[in-house]
Parts: sequence; structure tokens; C-alpha cells
Amino acid sequence: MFCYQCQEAAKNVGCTVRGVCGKTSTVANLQDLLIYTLKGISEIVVKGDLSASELGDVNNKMLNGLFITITNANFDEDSIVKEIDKMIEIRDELRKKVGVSELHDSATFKVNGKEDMVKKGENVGVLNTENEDVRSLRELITYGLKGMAAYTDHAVNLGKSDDEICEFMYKALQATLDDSLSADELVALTMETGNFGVKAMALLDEANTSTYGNPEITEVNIGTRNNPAILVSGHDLKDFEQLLEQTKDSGVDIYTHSEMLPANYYPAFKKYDHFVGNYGNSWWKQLTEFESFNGPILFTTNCIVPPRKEEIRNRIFTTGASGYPGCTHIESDENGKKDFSEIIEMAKKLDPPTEIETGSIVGGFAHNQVMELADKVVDAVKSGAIKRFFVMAGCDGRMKSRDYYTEFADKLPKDTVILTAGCAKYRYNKLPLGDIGGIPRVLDAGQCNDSYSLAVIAMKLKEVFELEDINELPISYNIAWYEQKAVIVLLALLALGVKDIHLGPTLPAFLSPNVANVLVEKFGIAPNGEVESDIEMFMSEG
Ligand code: SF4
Ligand code: SF3
Repeated sequence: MFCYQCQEAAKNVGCTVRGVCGKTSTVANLQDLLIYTLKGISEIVVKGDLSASELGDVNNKMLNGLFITITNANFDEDSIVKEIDKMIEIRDELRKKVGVSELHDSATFKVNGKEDMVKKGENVGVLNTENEDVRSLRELITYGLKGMAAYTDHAVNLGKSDDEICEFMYKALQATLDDSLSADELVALTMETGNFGVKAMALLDEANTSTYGNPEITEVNIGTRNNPAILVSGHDLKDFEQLLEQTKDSGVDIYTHSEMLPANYYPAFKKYDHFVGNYGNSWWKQLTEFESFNGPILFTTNCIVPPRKEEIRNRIFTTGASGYPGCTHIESDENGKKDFSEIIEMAKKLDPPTEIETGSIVGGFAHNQVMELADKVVDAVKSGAIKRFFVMAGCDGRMKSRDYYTEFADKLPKDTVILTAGCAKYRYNKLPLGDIGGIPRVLDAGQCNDSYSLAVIAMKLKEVFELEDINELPISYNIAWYEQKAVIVLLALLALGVKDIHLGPTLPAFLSPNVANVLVEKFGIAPNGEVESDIEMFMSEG
């Protein structure tokens, strides 16, 4: 195996024996083959001149296939094998339909069973591209597409789709097979990926807000009640809604964990009295927090930490793109309905959660809510009460070096405001950072996809202040990344013209020195440094 798609890649080079995330080499090779098969489908779609609008459910399967390979989403060999079989079947039908010859191996290869798949996967992975710059750009695009697939998949679950996005995804996946493309052409495709990333996030924003209302300022309870309960993690709001409906009047409470916290901000979920609040912190703390939670846990997406203890594994359920061997996976029926009764029955037999903290945290500052406060915000900027905003969106992770973000938030001057989204917020969302004239100093827009909200806010502020360029705003970007959704968020911000983004805690291992240089020279991307000197540097900007 060779994998370097996330921030925790071994030695910041790549995982070769087993993933730091816990992914086995078998799973890694199978995931590589799944991606390769999706590229093969894309080859047929592009060369056969098929359009996404005539492909129907193939689009959704392609999205789900990419999603499965995101870091910490799916560790289950058997489900990936099934997925490869399914995608090969689709690929072969499409190939017959278009009748094009001279196709890439990915569009024609045959495998016979799991062992054969693993072997094939070994030979079609990342290192198969020899030139390190081409490899770097191909992977940057592929990881961006994985993030884009995740966001589009959530939108599809809520009945919103956009064929143009899928059309682009086939084109971009196919392009990663094309040896005739120059590095410059691949750089251009990377930027186009960012443009479509903006579209995918806008689509999901529209899907979420048109279904569940606009997130609003909310005090989220972080304590517990004395009823048996289910903890929900991941990002899928449709799954969350279905579980809330099915647990109504059952005597079972519902709590969110990690990236599901922003579900608390949506008006549609507030009507459920048994939705108690958020339990615990970011994804990487889940093993201890699941232990004290006592009840079952539902993963709707990443991030799963391999549960070592059988007792915890028995309480974990997965659905959608997520999966873990030995954990029950809940499938949906053809109408997208999921039956969560097994989880609910298990919850009834288990103890209520053990309280690990009390009080509340405040969030819900997506674009609509912030714009309702626009007058206040603009006045605070004009009067100098707010000197600078810091976008600190992105992911959290296990590494000790991420203490940087807690210290950074803590040491920022009191006349600054942090705009956040994604699980990166858990590094500082419980610090007593106070407010500026009633505006909290940490404004949480929501999940990682709600980074889109932060871009909308920046664009609206640009209009209000009548500026030419988004970079003239008193906003600095100090973003934390971990998995591939952060890659599409980054590319989307670049596509929107945002410059001088600081990225940490390390730059991606998949950026070759030359590709990293392009990002530095064209966009001013820089790694984060030391807390105090970084704050000084940011505060002297503009
Ligand atoms: Fe390593 Fe990250 Fe890949 Fe897991 S996802 S194998 S930790 S690079
Ligand atoms: Fe977090 Fe996994 Fe990325 Fe959605 S839950 S931001 S890391």
C-alpha cells in the first residue's frame, strides 16, 4: 500500500505498511482499485460522449464510491469488495453500450475475487504515476473530487442534485489517466475542481437550508439527562432526521458527536424534545467518549477511529458510505428510508450516558444568521471594536502539534473574531473567549461544508464595504486540514480568489516541492509557524 491523502500520513511522506488511521494494507489496496474502477467508468463516459443527465443512478453510485475512500469513512474489506464488483458491472454495461475501442486499462481490466482485487489494487495506486509533479497534481485533483463527492452525496440524500457537477467529476477523473496532459493543464484542472467545489458546497447549503431551515444562534447543551440514548456522528442530516423521527416517544434521547454538533442549529430539529444536545468533542476523542456514553453510536460518515474493544464495537452502527468490520451496517431501501429499530432497541437496554461536562456552547452563525447581524458587525468593524476576523475552519486531528490552534485562539487580541466551521473548532470552542458588544468571539457556521457560509459572509462584507477584492477585507485565513473534504474547501477558497491562506499543522505530503511552489507563488499559501509570530504577522496585514 501507499497512501498519503491525509494530514497524518506517516512521517508526512505516506503510510506504507498500515495507515496511521488504522487502515490495513488490504483495505488501502481495495480502495485504490475502487478509485481506479471509477476512473475507468469516467474514461467510458468521456470517450463514449455520455452525459451525466442520462446516467441517472450511476452518478449517485460514483459519488458514493468516492466517498467510501475518504479517510476514516470505511474500513470494511467486504463492503469495498462488493462496491468494486458493483462498479465493474456498471462499467462493463456502459462499455458495451458505447462500443468505443482503445480504452484505458481501468475501463477494461478483469478481476476474479477479493485476492485478485487486492493484487490489482497494489499495481494501480498512487505510485503508479512516476513523475512526482504529475502524481501530485493528479492526487490533489482526486482528493478534491472525493471531498466534492461527499458534499454532493449529502445533497442528493436530500433530493438535490446537479448533473453539471457529476459531469465535471467524470471529466476530471478521466483526466487523471491522461498522460498527454501537461502540468499546466493539470494546474488549470485543479482550479476548475475548486470552482465545482464551490458549486457542490452551494448545492449542499441549499439542500440543508431548504429542508431544515437556516441555522440560527443556538445555545447547545453539553450536559446529559437520565434517559438511555443514542449518539450520532458524521455529517448526514437526512440520517439524523430519520433517527429523530423514529425515536420520538420511545424514551430514548439523541445526542450529537463531533461533526454532527451543527444539527443543533437547525430550526427543524429543535422541535424534538428528546434531542438533548452535544456529547463530547472532536472525532479523535471518540474511544474514551464512547465508553462513557454507554449507549449505541450511529456513524453517518467519517471519522471512525478503529474501536479496539469489542464492547464498544458492538455498540457501533454505520450507514451510508461508512463501514467497519464487525459493526452492523444499516442499508436504506430504494426510497432512501432507513430502519434504525435495532439501534433503538439496543439503546433501551443500556445505561444513560455518564455526564462528562456541563453547561453549553453557542453556535449557528451560518451566512443567513450572520447577515441578520450585519449592521452590528459592520458597526463594530467601523468603530474599530473588531480589528480583524480569523477564518480558522477545517478539521481537527490527533497530533500534539494541533495544540497550536488552541494557543492561537487563546492568544489572539481581544478585538478579533474567529470564524469557524468543521471539527477544527473543538480546539477552542470551549475556551472562555468572551464577546465583542454581544458578538461572540467564536462564530461557528457549522460543519466543514459550511465553510461555504464563511465565503458567502466574506463576499457580502466585500459588498458592504464596497471593496474591489475579497483580500482587502480584514480577514486572515489560518486553516487546519486533515482529510479530503478540507482539500475541496481549500481549492474552493482558492477558486474564489482568497489569497495568503495559512495551512497546518503541516502542508500536505501529496504536494511535491514544485506543486507546493505553484501554490505559494500564485496564491501565497504558507504553512503555519509559531503562535506569537504568526499572530503578529497576521495583525500587521492590511
Ligand atoms: Fe495514512 Fe492518512 Fe492514508 Fe490513513 S488516510 S493510510 S493515515 S495517509
Ligand atoms: Fe472533521 Fe473528520 Fe474533517 Fe468534517 S469529522 S471536518 S476531520
